[in-house]
Amino acid sequence: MKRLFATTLSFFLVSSAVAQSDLPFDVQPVTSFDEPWAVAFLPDGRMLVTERKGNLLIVNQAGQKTRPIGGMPDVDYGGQGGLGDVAVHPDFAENGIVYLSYAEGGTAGTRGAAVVRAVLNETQGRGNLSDAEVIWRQYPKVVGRGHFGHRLLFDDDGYLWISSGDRQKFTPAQDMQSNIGKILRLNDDGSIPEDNPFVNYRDQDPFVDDEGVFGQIWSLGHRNPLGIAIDADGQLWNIEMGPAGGDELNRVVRGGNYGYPVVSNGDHYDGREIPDHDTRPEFLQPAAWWTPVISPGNLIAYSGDLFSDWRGDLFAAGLSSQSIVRIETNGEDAREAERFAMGARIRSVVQGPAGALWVLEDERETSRGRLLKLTPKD
Ligand SMILES: [Ca+2]
Repeated sequence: MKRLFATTLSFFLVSSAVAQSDLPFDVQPVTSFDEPWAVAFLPDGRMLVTERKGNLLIVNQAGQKTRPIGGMPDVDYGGQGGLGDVAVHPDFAENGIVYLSYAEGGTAGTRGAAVVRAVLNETQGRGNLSDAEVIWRQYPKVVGRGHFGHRLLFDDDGYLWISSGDRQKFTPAQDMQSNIGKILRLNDDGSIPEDNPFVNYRDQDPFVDDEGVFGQIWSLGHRNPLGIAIDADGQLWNIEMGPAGGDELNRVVRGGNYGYPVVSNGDHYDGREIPDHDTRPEFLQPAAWWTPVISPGNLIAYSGDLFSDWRGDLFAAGLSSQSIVRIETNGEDAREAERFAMGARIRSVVQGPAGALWVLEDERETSRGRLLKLTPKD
C-alpha cells in the first residue's frame, strides 16, 4: 500500500513537471512579495500590489518596487484577514483615487471587511495616501477571521462592485439585514445607487433594521466570493469558494439569489449534507461548479490581443489546485476549457496593459509569493 502510494505520488510529481514544460506561455518571474494578495495596474503601466500584513507597494514591470506607501489603514492581520484588494478609480489620471479592502477590527473580538478610498500622492519616489475615508463596511461585524471576500471592481459606468463573503456564518448570506454573503453595487463615494434592486426593500419587510444595508445588495446567497469580473458583453460573473466541494462560477443577475447556505453542490466540512442546487429551483444554479475544488483566488475576463485565442474567456486563479483555470462561456453557461499547472498556489491573475497575464503566487508552504509575467510562447 505504501509502495503504491509512493508510486502514485511520483507519478503526479512527474506529470506536473511535464505539464509545466507544456505550458502554452513563457513564465517570467518578475519579483516577489510578502504574502501578496492583489495587483492592479496604474495608467502609467506600473502596478499596485497589496501584501496581507498591511503594506501597499508600487512595482514597475521590471520588478523594481517602491518603499511601502504611507498613510495606510490599520489592518487586522491573521487567519484569512489582512490587507486585501486594490482598485484604481476610473478617473485616476485626474483624481489619483485608489480603493483598498481590508479586515478591520471591531469591539469584543469582532471583525469585518472595510473599504477605504484615498488619494495616492507620490513625491520624489515616496508614496502616501491622503484624504482617506472608509466608504463601506461589512455589517454586522462578527467574530472569526475567515471569508471576508472583499474583491473590488469598477464597471464601465463607474459603479464600484464589492464581493462580500459570509464570514463563515452561513445564514447571513440570506439575511437582508446584513451585507455579508452578498455582492454589492455602490457609487464611487460609497453611496447607494438609486436603481439598485433592493433600495425599497423596507416596503416588503418593515422590520428590516434601519442601518439600511439592504440597498447595497445586488445579489445574495453567496459563500466566499473571491473573484468578480465583467465580460465584454457587460455581464457580471463571480467565482466563490464552496464548502467541502462545490466551488461555483455564477452568472450574476440583478436581484439574484444563489442559494447559499440552503443549497450547494458541496457539503459542510463536518459531514452534514447541504442539498444540491437542483433540489431547489427557486435559487439560481451555478454556471459551472467544481468538485474536487479549484479554490479560486480571483477572476478576470480576458480582453487582450496578446493571447488572441483567449479573448472573451474567463480566467480563475487556483489556490489548492495550484493552477490557472481557463473558462469558456457563451454568455449563459460556462465550462472549464483548460487548466494550467503552475506548481504554486495562485492568488491572483490579471491582464496587463499590453495583454500579458500577470500572476501573483500565494506565499505559503512551497508557494513563494512571486509576481510572474505570462506571454505567448514564440
Ligand atoms: Ca450538496
